[in-house]
Amino acid sequence: MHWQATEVAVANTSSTMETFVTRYGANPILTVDDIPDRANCVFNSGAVVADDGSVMMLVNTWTSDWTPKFMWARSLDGVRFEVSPQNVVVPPDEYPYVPHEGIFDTRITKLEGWYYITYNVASRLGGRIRLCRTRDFSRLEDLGFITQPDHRNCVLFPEKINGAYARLERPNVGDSGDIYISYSPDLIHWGRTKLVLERNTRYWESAKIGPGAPPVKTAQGWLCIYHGCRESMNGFQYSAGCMLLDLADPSRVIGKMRDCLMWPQELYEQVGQVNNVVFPTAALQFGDDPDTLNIYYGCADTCIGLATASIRTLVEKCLADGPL
Ligand code: M1P
Repeated sequence: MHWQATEVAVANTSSTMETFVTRYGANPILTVDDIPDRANCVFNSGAVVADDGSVMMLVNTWTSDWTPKFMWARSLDGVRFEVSPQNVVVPPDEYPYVPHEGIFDTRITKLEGWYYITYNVASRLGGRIRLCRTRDFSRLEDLGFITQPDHRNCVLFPEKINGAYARLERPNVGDSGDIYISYSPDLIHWGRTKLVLERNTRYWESAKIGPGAPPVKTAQGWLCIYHGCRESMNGFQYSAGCMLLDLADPSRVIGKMRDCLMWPQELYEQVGQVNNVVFPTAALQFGDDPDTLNIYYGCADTCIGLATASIRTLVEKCLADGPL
């Protein structure tokens, strides 16, 4: 572990957590009713702002017979999404992958003119991250697996850092995990892996943590919204956290909110296929105000919610709380 004391001035940090995000009043913004198929749920779906200014989401839905499907959804206002019926990704047809084990947890990063998509492919021998890319949200180019088993979450940085592509990832350790960073010359071969954030710095993230939204570049550092999980007598509870990584060396946490950013408070976050899950998957600068972040998140593994936050406020709070 490499937590260090810093000289960062500490502001008054006694505040209620809810002042950091505002949930969209008509949440959830996407439910099974929006899926042009018989679906059990739609959740944990990556999104990106496309060149034409719309929000494109790769919706992760499961049909009524528990077949996973990925469908593109488009929104002009960041709130109302139209879902295209076509399934655009199928699980690999090779042992040990079988469709019902699942593909899930899409994330999208715009990088060098491409939209890169990472997602998890589950199997009885452990999950792995697969990569594909598109320029036009029509043709997808499959780039194959980019991790060994057992990996769960993976987000790409939106630019090279010191000449290398970079990603945050969550190798699974049993049923838990921590956040690491790795680098690559070509997005396929990865190494120089280093621990970034360990679980259990706070009780709300004591069981496991994982990268959520792809990092957002700010003048002060990479702003990262991630998920943290604790185990209660009633099972796991998933919340969202926020940390700031050094721009030049993103393995270094320079600020981190002590409290979670969001936790399951609303009924649609507390009750569903898996109760008590807030699972962030995208944090987008969208709309007229460059300070506003649209945070898209899965709710109770059942539907998708939207919350907004001020980038400046989150950065200030991370720095005020310090790196631990
Ligand atoms: O069911 C809750 C979450 O469980 C998994 O997340 P993790 O590996 O961090 O526990 C994922 O399947 C995720 O999609 C799901 O929301």
